[in-house]
Amino acid sequence: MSNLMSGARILLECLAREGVDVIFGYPGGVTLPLYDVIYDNPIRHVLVRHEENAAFSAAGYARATGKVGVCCATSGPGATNLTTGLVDAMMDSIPVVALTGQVTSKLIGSDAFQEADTFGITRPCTKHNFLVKDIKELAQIVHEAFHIASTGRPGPVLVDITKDVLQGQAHYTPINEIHLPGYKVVTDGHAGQIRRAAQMMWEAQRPYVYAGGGILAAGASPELKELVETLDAPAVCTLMGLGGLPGSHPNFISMPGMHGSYTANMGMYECDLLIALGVRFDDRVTGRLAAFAPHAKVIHVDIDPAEIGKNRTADLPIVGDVKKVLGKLNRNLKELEPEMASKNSEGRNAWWKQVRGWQAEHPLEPVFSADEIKPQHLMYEINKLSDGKAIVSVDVGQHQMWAAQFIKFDNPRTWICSGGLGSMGFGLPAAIGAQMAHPDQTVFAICGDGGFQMALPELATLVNYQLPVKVIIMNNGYLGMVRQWQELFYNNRLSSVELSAFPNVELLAAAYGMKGRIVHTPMELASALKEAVDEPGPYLMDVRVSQFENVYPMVPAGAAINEMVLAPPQPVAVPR
Ligand SMILES: Cc1ncc(C[n+]2csc(CCOP(=O)(O)OP(=O)(O)O)c2C)c(N)n1
Repeated sequence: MSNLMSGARILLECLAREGVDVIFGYPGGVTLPLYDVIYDNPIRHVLVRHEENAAFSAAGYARATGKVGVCCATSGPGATNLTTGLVDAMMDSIPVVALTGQVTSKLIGSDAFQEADTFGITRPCTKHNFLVKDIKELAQIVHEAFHIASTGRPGPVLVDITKDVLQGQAHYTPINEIHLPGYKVVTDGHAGQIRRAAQMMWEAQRPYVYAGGGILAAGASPELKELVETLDAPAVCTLMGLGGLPGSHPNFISMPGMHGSYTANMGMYECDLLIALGVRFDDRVTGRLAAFAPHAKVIHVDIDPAEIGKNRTADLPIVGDVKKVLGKLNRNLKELEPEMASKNSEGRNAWWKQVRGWQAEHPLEPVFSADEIKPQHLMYEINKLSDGKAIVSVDVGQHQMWAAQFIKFDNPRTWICSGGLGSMGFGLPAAIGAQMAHPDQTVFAICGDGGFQMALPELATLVNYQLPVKVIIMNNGYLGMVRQWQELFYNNRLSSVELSAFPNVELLAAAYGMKGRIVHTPMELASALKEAVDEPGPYLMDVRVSQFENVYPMVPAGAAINEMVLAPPQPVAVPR
């Protein structure tokens, strides 16, 4: 059965078939035919205030659900504004389909009004991209775009559609087949390698699980938990992997890396078997690569063969879907358990003793003060309110690291964070996407005073759609993370990092038509946050924290991760 439809209507039919329920976007001349059809289509369109934020919101939706997030922009400046969000999704392997309008086919290359080479510009920013100039190809391409975005290692796919395609008429036939001969995803994992991995795990004296964002992408949290429990191994989750293993699980150590805990980093350094699951050995985790996990054999499981051996050679590589691989691995571990488990129990007990010793020696504990709000205190209170369940979206900077250190995530997809690209201005629009996906869940957007100002117009979106996001600004009056580096590595020459002229948040909130409050003292912090959470609508809170607090532990750039600086240098008494 087929019937005659406009390209714009075919596009929306295709989106509905892919299960799309919301599009984050911003209209323009070339996409007018699409917006005309959106007008009375059941798919919701959320009008954000900047295209970059449309991409972040779509990614926030995808990160919170695992479904493909969809964003839309017009040709030229609309499309180029999307690019940061596309790179962000690419770096964090987030499934996003971006739809952009393009000038009419016959005008391409003529410097037409609002023409940009979106296809060329986004080629390195996307997992794949398409330019649709023939309406007959539209349905096939949209189906393939969703397939590519959501399978294998997920990522952003862009579909650039000319205005004549959107306006044209064609018979629409729903598409079910995929014709991508060059795109093959290996999901199963090699049975022999998996069996060998199980053996190596039982043979290890000091096994250590290093779990990343791939666990979340694959929905492999239950399998990860089973592995960690069967093996009774200590486990760390990377910044992207937080929530992959419940934050309250006794085997969960915390996050490793530049601002990871002492225990997490020492464990990496001392382990004899590193079980790397859906990770990419990011430089912020490994520190100086040559000194990373120097005593360990590495088992590396990843869906993307290009990741294996990229930064660290794997002694046992397994290419496959980490959920499937862990499922088989767990069965193998159980089979070998009666024969193998007791063999190295002494070594493993000693390993746990060492790990618990590190935890007792240098626990990751928040800092409190009676006089001023410590940033860690803010995260501690948010953690108490959240109880492992709220969705927390963050911006980039010191607050992001303190949030990662002190807020526990018991469920996957509740920690929404721009890990790879580190895009300031991400927190608020990503929270919008997450809140759209989970209207009944508490969603915090924790922002720096710098990052918040990059996304501030999205307060209008919150009010527009009455999204009850709790925007908490950790206001230290500085571009805090940059100030920290200038203080530590540039002789405290604080160059262009002080943020003066910050808006009065109570007036700002009122101007947008939402509630807002400034919090100055530690005494009022807990009740103010509770008030924000209890408020049925959106809430904007400016928390004035101590200005010169720095994030510790810290692995200085270029150092090995066991060379952490644990605390600020103590003032040295001047001899008289
Ligand atoms: C778009 C963008 N521009 C610049 C940076 C570099 N950068 C990283 S952290 C940071 C400071 C962030 O300051 P703020 O938002 O106030 O957060 P804080 O560190 O104080 O928590 C900057 C400028 C970035 N990550 N993203």
